[in-house]
Amino acid sequence: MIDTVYIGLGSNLEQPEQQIQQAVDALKLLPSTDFITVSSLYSSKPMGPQDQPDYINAVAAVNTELSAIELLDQLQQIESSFGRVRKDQRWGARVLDLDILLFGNQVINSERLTVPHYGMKVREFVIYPLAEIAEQLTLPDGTKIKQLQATTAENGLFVVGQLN
Ligand code: A4P
Ligand code: MG
Repeated sequence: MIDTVYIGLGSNLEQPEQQIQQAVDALKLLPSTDFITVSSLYSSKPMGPQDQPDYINAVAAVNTELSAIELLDQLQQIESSFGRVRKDQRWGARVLDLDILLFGNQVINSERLTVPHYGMKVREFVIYPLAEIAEQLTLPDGTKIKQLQATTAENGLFVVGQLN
C-alpha cells in the first residue's frame, strides 16, 4: 500500500532557509519512501507569541510504504538530530517542526497522531504551499484546497525562494 503524504516544514532559526533545505534533504533519504516534490519557501508571520522571528515554511509531498506511525518516528528522529546539531553549534533550542498534514485519505485520531493535522485548515503557511504543489487536492472531509486558499488571508505570507 502506497500513500501520498504531505509534510509541513517550519523553522525560525537565524538561518531557517538552510534548516528547511537540510530537512528536505533528509526527507529524500527516508526508507521505503519516494520524494515527489516540495513547494517554494515561504516567509510567514509567527502564529502564537509575537516575540519570535518570522518563520520559513514549506510543504513536501512523498509517496511512502511506511505506516503513519512509522513515518512519525522517522520525522521525530530527523527533528531530534537537527536539535543535537544546533546545540553543538551553540544555537540554542531546536527549531524544526515536521508535521504530517495528510496521510493519503486516512483519518487518524490516536494518542500520538491527529491526521489531518489539527491546524492545517486555518494556517496560511500550510494552505498556500500545499495549494502550490497539489492544486487539485481534496481533504478527507471533502474540502478542496482551492476553497481553503480562497477563504484564507495571506497574512503577510510571501515566497522567498526555491529549494534545490
Ligand atoms: N502529533 C499529533 N499529530 C501529529 C501530526 N499530524 N504530525 C504529535 C506530527 N506530530 C503530530 O509535536 C508534539 C506532538 O504532536 C508529537 O509528539 C506528535 O506525537 P512537537 O513537534 O513536539 O511540538 P510542536 O510542533 O512544537 O507543537 P504543536 O502544538 O504541533 O505546534 P504547532 O501547532 O506545530 O505550532 N508560525 C508560523 N508562521 N509557522 C510555523 O510553522 N509553528 C508553530 C508551532 C508556531 N507558530 C508558527 C509555526
Ligand atoms: Mg510538530
